[in-house]
Amino acid sequence: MTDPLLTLRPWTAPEVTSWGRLPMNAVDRRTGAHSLDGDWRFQLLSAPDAPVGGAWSTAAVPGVWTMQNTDDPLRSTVDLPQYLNIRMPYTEFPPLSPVDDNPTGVYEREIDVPADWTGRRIVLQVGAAESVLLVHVDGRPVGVSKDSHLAADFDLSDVVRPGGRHTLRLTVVKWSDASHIEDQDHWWHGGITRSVLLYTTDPLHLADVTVRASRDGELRVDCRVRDTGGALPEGWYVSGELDGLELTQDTGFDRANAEDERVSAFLGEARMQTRVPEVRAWTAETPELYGLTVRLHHADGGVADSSRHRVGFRDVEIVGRDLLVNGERIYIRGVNRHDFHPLTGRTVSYDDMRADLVLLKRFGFNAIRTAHYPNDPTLYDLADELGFYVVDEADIESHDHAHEIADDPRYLNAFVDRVSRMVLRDKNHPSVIIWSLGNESDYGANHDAAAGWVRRHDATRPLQYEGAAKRGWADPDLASDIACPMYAPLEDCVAHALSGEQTKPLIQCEYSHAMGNSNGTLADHWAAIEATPGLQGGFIWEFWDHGILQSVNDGRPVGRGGAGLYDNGVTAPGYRWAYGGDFGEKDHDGAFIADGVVFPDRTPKPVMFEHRELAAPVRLELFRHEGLVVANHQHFRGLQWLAGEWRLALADGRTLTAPAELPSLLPGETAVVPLPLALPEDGGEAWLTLRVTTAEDLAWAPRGTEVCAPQVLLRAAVPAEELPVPGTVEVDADGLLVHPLLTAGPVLSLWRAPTDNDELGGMALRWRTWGLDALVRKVVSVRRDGDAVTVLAEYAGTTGVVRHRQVFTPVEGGIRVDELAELPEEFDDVARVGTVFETVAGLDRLEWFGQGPWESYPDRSGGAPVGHHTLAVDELFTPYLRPQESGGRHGVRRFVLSGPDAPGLVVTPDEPRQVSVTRYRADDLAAAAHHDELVPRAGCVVHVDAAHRGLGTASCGPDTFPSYLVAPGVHRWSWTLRAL
Ligand code: IPT
Repeated sequence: MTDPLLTLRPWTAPEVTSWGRLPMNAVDRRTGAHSLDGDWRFQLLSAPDAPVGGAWSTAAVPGVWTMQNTDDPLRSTVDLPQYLNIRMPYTEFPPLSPVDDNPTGVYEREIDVPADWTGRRIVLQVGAAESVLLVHVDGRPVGVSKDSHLAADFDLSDVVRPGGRHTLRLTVVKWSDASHIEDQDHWWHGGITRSVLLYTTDPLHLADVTVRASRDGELRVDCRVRDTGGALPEGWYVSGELDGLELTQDTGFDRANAEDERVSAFLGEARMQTRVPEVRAWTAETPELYGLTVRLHHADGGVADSSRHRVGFRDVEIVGRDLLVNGERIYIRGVNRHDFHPLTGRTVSYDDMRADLVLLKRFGFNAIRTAHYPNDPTLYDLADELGFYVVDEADIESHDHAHEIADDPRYLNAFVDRVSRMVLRDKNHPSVIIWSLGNESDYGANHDAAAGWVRRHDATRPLQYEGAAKRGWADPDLASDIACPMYAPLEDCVAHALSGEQTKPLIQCEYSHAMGNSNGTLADHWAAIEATPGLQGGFIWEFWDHGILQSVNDGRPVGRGGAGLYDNGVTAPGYRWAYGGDFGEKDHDGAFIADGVVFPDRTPKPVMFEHRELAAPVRLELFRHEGLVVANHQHFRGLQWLAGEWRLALADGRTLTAPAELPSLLPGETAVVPLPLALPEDGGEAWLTLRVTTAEDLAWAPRGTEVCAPQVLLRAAVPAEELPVPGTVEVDADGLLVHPLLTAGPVLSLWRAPTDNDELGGMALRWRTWGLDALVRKVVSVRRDGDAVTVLAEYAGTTGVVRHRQVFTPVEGGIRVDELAELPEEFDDVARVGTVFETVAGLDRLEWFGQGPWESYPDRSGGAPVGHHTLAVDELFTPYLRPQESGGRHGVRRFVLSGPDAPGLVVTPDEPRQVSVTRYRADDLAAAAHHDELVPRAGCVVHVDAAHRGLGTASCGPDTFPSYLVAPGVHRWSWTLRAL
């Protein structure tokens, strides 16, 4: 007999979104279910209609075959991950996909149905499969599902026998009409990505439960009830209990369709409501949850079905151009999050999801956009529990064919299906405050249809869609209640907010692209957001660097066994973080997949510390030099959960501390407190920091976890000139300083290993065109003037010459170097102007007075307090996946480079300067594609910059601001070098 599922070829028909699939609902059936996870028989076919042969291998469920090294005997090659952003991996037009080369995984296993399930409704749930799922039991077709990031439930009651053993086959087709609307910017995989399970219910069951809980304590629970047998039995009723408070069915509930008797016989609707006195409202700061149990009873009182929900009482509304939670205008400190893991690709465990959110909490994030599909259901449970605002996004991105699909009626059903299923699943989560129709799919009638469904079904939350907002930030007729652009220039956002035309809250759905060494101007964004009514924040792109752990030896993904092969962003020898192209993909988008605020092993990148400070719940300002203004910068809670300590860092090397008593402040309040420490008469420049930590163990942080460290300058540095003393300076025939601790330089440096922003923003190309990466140095003159030596040199690029002067003067204990560089007008945007030199081997420790301890750059230095810092040289370097400029420290006043067996050196710049100390020349970094190709040098490469270009975010979005560019013309700087 031919198989109708194969004959109908549902993978070619966008009109078919499912067949035999049960409606989505918010009753979570995972707890107590019978898990089918584990090793399944597996075959990889070359196409969905290729014959299933005899030889089976095994594959883990859940798991994508692209990450499991499954060498299927029927395929000559394995199917590996492929990274493409916008372009589809094949040329077929929607709704078509490749006919002969369409990897199809056949997963099979036996299921033993317990004998005591007799008379029960038996349901199969496949947590997620991409992109088309076909279900067979004992060879009989059971169902079809598309929508790769939501569960599909199938009623098996009629096809399995309690006490029997059956063969369950899940066929997963990789490419389909649906792939064209799942064209998100991440790796393409194939397989089953979330758990598979069986659950049973009484034939009389809860078909859905909708919970509405508002901040005044009003609770409403709407139940939909069905019976698989057909008509509902007489006398059923529902009951509920909220943390000991009994709810009962509201018998006066007037169903909308009550006059239609036929409907009421098959669909039961019931409502319970109550009011919770003195309710503890839910917010991301105060994630208060109540436990609700809903029960469905037979007439005799016996429980037919029940369902558990965690309820958060909160309101979301838009008033004017403000998004309000519980009446407060909140800030959205968001990040875009994919379901990603470096070993599994897509499958994320409870522990992994929790670790993601805990980390985000610790770094001040309060919001997540589930880019670009509904994330694993557990993520929303955790967001409710830990406290996050979620923009829940439907699984629709048709990037490559956006315009054709947005109005294609063949896809209409898919749009409405995907958006409605997300809403049906997630509507009870207090964390979900906004629905999103998807990402980058143009804007068409299919979106309006989906928006119409949402507005009818759930009027309690705003709706957003960037594709609609793009047509007009203020237009009320478009399917977006939020003006949610991506990568909009800050000045455009501010101008809109000041224009008088703004009608909707402006919250960027993506901004501050975190690719490589990036996120310049984040502090400027937040200064503008906090100063401009109408701007409420945004979502950084993105959480992860999606580097897949790869064995360099065989080029395969390592898979689940790879834990322990990486740490702190670095992989063990023989392994690397793979990005686009590393699996031999012909078409790929390279390192654009490595654009997160954390490394693939979840190590935070330096921008996280910047973000933490920008999100500081406590702010500090100097008050007339007599006291300090302490401000509670939160929306909903006091400071009781925080403890503090004062630290006074003095330029002379001392750090004084004192315990801090945080004032009792309501949200938004400030208090003036006296200066906690007497400022010593001597000691030079002085910085006072309030180190704020958690005062108690929290769900996301043990007591003592640092939350922020606001800082004020108490006394500025007094510039002191290093006076010449008699002595000698030696320079060689090339005019280079001869010094026992230096092996090269000091020479002029105008270049840095291009960051991803420099490359994709076009700066790196300009620098190469100007020849800045290979300047030719020529000595013009070496002149002695007393003990001082003046070296004039020219550095020739291809299009211009830079004149450079160094004056070496003996000073007490060392040498002062006064430098001047004159850049021609055409070099109007260089990476840096400064000095580079290399040291002898054996120096492995850097102590400095300046900003730190983490990496900072001129336009990303807000989160690095001034103080005395010490790190190993190797720890200074940030291992961005594609090697690039890294390891800089901003505002360095003095540094000591030393080692256990070598004499050290001390460098004191004339004013706070950008400094980097690494084991790599800029050329070394620029020549490597992966971190594992870098060979550290024995000595250190030291840069002291008079000026250093900001980082910006030009890999996707605005470049840095003009104030962070390096201007042409004359630059002057000095520094002294001393042996320790
Ligand atoms: C935009 C996408 O929404 C996101 O998925 C990702 O691609 C990001 O930006 C860049 O990494 S796409 C861009 C072309 C605007």
